[in-house]
Amino acid sequence: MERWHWDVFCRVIDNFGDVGVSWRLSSALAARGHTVRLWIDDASALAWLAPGGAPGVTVQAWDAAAQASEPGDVVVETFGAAPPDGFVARMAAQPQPPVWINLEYLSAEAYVERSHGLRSPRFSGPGAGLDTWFFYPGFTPATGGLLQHPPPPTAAAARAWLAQRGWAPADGERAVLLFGYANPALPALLAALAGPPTLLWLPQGPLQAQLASQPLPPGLRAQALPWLPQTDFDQLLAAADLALVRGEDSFVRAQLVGAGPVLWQIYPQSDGAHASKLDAWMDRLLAGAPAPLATAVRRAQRLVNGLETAADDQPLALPDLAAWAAQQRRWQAGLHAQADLVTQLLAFAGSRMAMKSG
Ligand code: TRH
Repeated sequence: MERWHWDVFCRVIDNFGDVGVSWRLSSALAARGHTVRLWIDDASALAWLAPGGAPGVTVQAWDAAAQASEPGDVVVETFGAAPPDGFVARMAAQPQPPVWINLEYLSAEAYVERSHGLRSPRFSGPGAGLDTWFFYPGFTPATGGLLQHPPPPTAAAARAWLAQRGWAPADGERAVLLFGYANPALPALLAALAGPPTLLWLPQGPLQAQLASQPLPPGLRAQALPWLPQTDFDQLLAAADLALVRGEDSFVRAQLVGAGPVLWQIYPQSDGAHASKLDAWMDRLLAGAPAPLATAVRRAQRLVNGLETAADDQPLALPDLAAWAAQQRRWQAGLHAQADLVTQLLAFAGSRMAMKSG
């Protein structure tokens, strides 16, 4: 089994997905025996996201990369965070330059399958003569797959973890995770949840503040949560009867780890590109679903994302949770059956090394 040295580059744009994905990738590679330097411009979130660190991963300040010693065997820039020029120059100066991979954003859209694995030669700058390779996460075997690390907690472990903290739902109470961005549709979502006894888990984030400023409809109670390590955040995902998640990493984890349906508050893009991203995911998730369920899920997802507005006489309504959960589990089984992203990344990097050594 090859043991490579990896350099993973992460720039924190906003929120926590950049660091969330970069950390998950780095710790997953290290768990397979590789050594990883994670170069990051703002490591502050790791204090709560990964307080214990991970064996084999060293976190380095981005600015130190320019003076770094030898580049590793594989360089991964996450979401287009290209390494500093000084580092790239040293890459180019290596007798055997490292494999240089650009780990792209996740999407269910068709372009991902066309773009995954493409070479992008550098003709100018310190990296002239080097190739970068596009590596796209995705939901199909024609993509790079999904990060499936660490192994998900069991439902029993999640219940025990919750009970230890006093965050478990009472008997007969539903548990709903609300991890999103500030959301004008929140009152409508709460109204759709009203009635049956329901515990709302509110991780740190804008919804916790938004919800604190409004009365809860009947049947609902809220539990505000502190910042949690990623591995603990998984416990919530594993135990939720319904999970509203956001961005990329919690969205992926909810689909891989959760037992219940997933509402996705997608990261809004000014050009509206997020709408087709959401629809593309739903097309895949709902393939083969009974038409009434598919219609209800699409409507709820688009209302939660502000892509549709509800008529007064047709407020946001949630699909039947049991039927929705069954569809989500069918989808999850297909994802678990696919080669995970790290397995594919290792094969991909290995084949590029073999190409170079001729
Ligand atoms: O924080 P996000 O909105 O990050 C976003 C997205 O990644 C988006 O695609 C990207 O363009 C933008 O950043 C720049 O959502 P996401 O992706 O779910 O990342 C949140 C991470 O934080 C995820 O790994 C879960 C983790 N988390 C914890 O581990 N503990 C916590 O208590 C909380 C609240 C989050």
